[in-house]
Amino acid sequence: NSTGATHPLALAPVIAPPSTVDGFVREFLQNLNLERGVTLSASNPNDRYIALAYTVRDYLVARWLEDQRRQRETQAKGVCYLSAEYLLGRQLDNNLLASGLTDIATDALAACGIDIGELRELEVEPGLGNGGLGRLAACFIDSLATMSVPNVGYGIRYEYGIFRQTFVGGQQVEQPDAWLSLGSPWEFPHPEAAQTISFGGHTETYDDGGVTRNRWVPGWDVEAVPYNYMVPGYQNGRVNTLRLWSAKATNSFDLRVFNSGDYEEAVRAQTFAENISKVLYPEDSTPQGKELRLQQQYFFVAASIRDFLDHQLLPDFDLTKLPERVIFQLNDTHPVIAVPEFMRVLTDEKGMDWDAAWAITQQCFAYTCHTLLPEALEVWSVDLLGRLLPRHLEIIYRINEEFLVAVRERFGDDEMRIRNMSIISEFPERSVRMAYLATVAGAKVNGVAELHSQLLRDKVLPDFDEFYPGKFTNVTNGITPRRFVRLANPQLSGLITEALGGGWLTDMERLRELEAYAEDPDFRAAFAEVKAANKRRLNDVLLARDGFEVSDGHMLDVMVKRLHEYKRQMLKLLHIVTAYEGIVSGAVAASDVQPRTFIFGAKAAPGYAMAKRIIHLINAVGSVVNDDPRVEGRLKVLFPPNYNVTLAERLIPAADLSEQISLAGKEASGTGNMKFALNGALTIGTDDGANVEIRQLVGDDNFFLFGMSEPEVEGLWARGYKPSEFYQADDHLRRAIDLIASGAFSDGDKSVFEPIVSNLLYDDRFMVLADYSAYIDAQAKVDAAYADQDAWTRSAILNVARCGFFSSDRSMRDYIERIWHTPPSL
Ligand code: B1N
Repeated sequence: NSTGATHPLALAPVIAPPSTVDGFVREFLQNLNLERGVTLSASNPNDRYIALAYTVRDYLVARWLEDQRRQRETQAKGVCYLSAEYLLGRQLDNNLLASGLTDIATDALAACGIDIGELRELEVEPGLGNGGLGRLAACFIDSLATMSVPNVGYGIRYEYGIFRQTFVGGQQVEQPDAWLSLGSPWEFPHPEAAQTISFGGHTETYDDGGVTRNRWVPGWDVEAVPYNYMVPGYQNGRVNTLRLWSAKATNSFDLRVFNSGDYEEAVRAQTFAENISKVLYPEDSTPQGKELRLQQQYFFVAASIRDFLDHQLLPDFDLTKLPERVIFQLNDTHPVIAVPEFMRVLTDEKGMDWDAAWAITQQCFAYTCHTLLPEALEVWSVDLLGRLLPRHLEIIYRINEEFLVAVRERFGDDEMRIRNMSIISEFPERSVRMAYLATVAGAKVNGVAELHSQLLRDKVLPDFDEFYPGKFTNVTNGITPRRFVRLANPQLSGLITEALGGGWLTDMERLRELEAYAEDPDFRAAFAEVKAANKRRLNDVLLARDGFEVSDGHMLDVMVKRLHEYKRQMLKLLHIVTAYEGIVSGAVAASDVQPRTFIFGAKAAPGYAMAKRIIHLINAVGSVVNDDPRVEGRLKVLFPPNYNVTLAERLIPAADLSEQISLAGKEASGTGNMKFALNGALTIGTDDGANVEIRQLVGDDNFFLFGMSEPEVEGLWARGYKPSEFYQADDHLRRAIDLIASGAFSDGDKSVFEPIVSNLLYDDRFMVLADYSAYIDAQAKVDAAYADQDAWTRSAILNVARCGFFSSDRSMRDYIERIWHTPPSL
């Protein structure tokens, strides 16, 4: 008690918040008064939302402070998760669930005459990520908190998250996502704890008492201001931390310019610095080699490493013990510049000798790779790196030199192999291969699904696998069942709890016990009713949001994910056009067609022209199909704009069919596939990513597999793939493509979608045409299966029962066992 306090309340470590309806009402009203400066009767909905959020936050904060205190005391080994993206989704419901306050808060607000459901809709989700990679990070930190594993998630507090997508004339138009504009009640800013992060300048050697040492003389700097977020575990009293950095101009910047008397320049300088955390790069699975992006990456990892070393460790910590205290997990290559930064701090700043520092570094980092696409592997030109981070470039050169010496010792002077393994590539320009740097530095390297990890070892980094036996491993992705089952699908959760009792949400393998219920007609009926209710709920959401109606009795066939050619939204579209063409040409009787509503959700990177054209075509096909009386009541295409976490939580529980149709070997894992299966949708999918494992678990009878396998894809490439041959050979395919080419979906204007058509016919990198006929056949099987509703429901239940493996709790257990060695710290 260093303050000399004597009051008993002041002596308690933290003040316990109220956990009754009355207590909640009091605190809520107090927050309205004290934080918003309004009375209940004068408050507007945003005031109420914020006061509610504060009330939940106040409740969690006590546990949070206690957990931080304990962590400082025990110095238990923890995970520093370094990720440029966290796609969090809305916080209110999650934090209510975690704190066990949902019912109390609902009743307390009702007693104040407020419908909590209305306030929930006011929250703008923090969209600080693009897609699966960012959402995975959010699931992982949820699971770590739920498992009481010490963890800080480090990232960037983008002022603008992933753009808001609108459609104008069927084409994507991006709007800025001003998610902070109404205030963000979940964050705790700490401007007083800002770190100074440097850039540019030059390096020099200097004499340090007879020893020649290196140092960096930076050219400019910015402040990194931490914003803390609570990451509550699920009803376990644990609260971890997510720390996101925001860029601010430093005083030195202002002062220098002020002295020069140029006010306008001073403001410009400020803008320049603050640009660093201004906006999330909206590129998914295709990194942008832009200077600002490298600035973002270095900015957040340098701040995070310093935060850890200076504030999380006890002052006299013995740095040689770091591997027993921390593991930095690199979420893809985006944070890999942390490796030379860590080396620089240990050697230049802490005075450690190189070999000792390198030995520590190699135990303190691990790397997760999330892709196989060669164009997605990040490289930074030596020219840019040398300008922005000259000392780091020197360090990378030295790491590479020593690495290549070791490679020569092992494999001899095999120049081809040396060139292939060098961290520095020479073509098309001298640059640093960040994935190689991460692989050399990391204690472990993992892929994100069995197939992906295998291909990573065999195809992308085979020399490294040979050089470092035991370094490569797999951890199959997972999803948090709290958000994607319990919150997204309360009715299914209720049904499961009725059957199994409590406890399954943190022990998802227990879902296996549902297998027996699949044979129970009453349970099947109840399960089917939950699906129907979720469809009605989706109808309400889409009606309010977009004016769309979800027709009763339709199969909901859903494809939601980023728009990417490798994911093959075009294949889905060709199926729709084929079904449409079949009916309007009279080849198929409308009455013979299983009524289906196709739902798409997809954002395209703003600079990805082909992806944007495909979005345009989906909308164009949708408006023709939806307006054609010949297919009315049979086919419908809905494309709600701005697919995000919030919409996913409504869409996925309503889906019957999950579309996971990437070209085999291209989707590293997928995580949407897991969310659908756990909500009782059946998958139509290729043997790709985690689909492989889903199918193995649910069984072939409960999964619609189609298409080439990865070796078959390779075989076809090797033989020479000519998409036009498939076009010539298949009547249905030819008619579908011809219909698009004819201008039927573009008011007769053949030019609009010509680039798509010619791309398919003459290039088709992702072999849409080669898999078309298998896909159409599989869809016919889907139709037939759906006709037997009871059998379909049985399969859906088995999907839920057998997919407990895909809980992110299990992913975390795998990381802990294979990579991190960080036991829970209770
Ligand atoms: O990461 C997910 C996987 O489930 C997906 O299969 C995979 O496509 C996704 C650069 C990426 N890989 N690479 C990215 C994102 C943003 C960016 O700027 C690359 N995203 C994935 C989780 O493992």
